[in-house]
Amino acid sequence: MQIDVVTLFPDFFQTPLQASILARATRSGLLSVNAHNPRDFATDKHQSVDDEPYGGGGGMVLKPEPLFALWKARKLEKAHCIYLTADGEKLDHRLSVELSLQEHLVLLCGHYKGVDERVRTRLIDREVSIGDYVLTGGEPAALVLIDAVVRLVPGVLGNFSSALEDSFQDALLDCPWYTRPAEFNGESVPQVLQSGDHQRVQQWRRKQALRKTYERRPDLLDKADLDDNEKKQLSQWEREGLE
Ligand code: 6GU
Repeated sequence: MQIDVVTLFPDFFQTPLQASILARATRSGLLSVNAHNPRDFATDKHQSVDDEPYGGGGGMVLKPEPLFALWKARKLEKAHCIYLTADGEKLDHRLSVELSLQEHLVLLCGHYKGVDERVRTRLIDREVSIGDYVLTGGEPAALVLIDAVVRLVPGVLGNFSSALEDSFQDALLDCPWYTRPAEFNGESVPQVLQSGDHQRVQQWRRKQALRKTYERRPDLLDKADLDDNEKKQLSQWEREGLE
């Protein structure tokens, strides 16, 4: 996957991308992240990148011309472009899975009051937020998105902790709590995990995920896609408490 980050602060991305799994993904050729500074494409003598918004409205926005020049020079036109902004669509596991299927992402980090309307219509495919709070800029949000999305790219995680199994459960429950195998928690390993029976292991993990979601985030169960057995299990827990 190729990710081009457009940011006034390219240094922000240096260290995090050189650590751990993202670094390994880059070394093995599964990931390529490059940061680009619109200021390098400013044409006036002050290299200005902010502007009065087209059509008024107060505040300053990212100037369109340097962005258009950057897109052309770095050939970003065909990529799926995400503008990171607090009022965007909320990033969750489902959206992370969807974005992990893209070959080429552009992450435009917002500052000031946003972007010019011409940038919005000509360059941006979707607007994404990482949660209901306000950051000073889109950079931390871009890092979070990169991490959540890249770990879902096949081959990025080792087979010890497979994204397929995590995302299988997360996607079905639409929930962020995936079940850590017991061996990670210092607990004794249940018989079922040693059985080698893949289907039984999956069922066991799914039940653990259901239980954890019920305990910690029952709100997520309202919209979860549960089968009859799982619904029965839930009403049993509701009647009798957790075993
Ligand atoms: Cl993407 N940007 C900013 N500035 N604040 C945020 C955010 C993004 N997501 C949550 N808060």
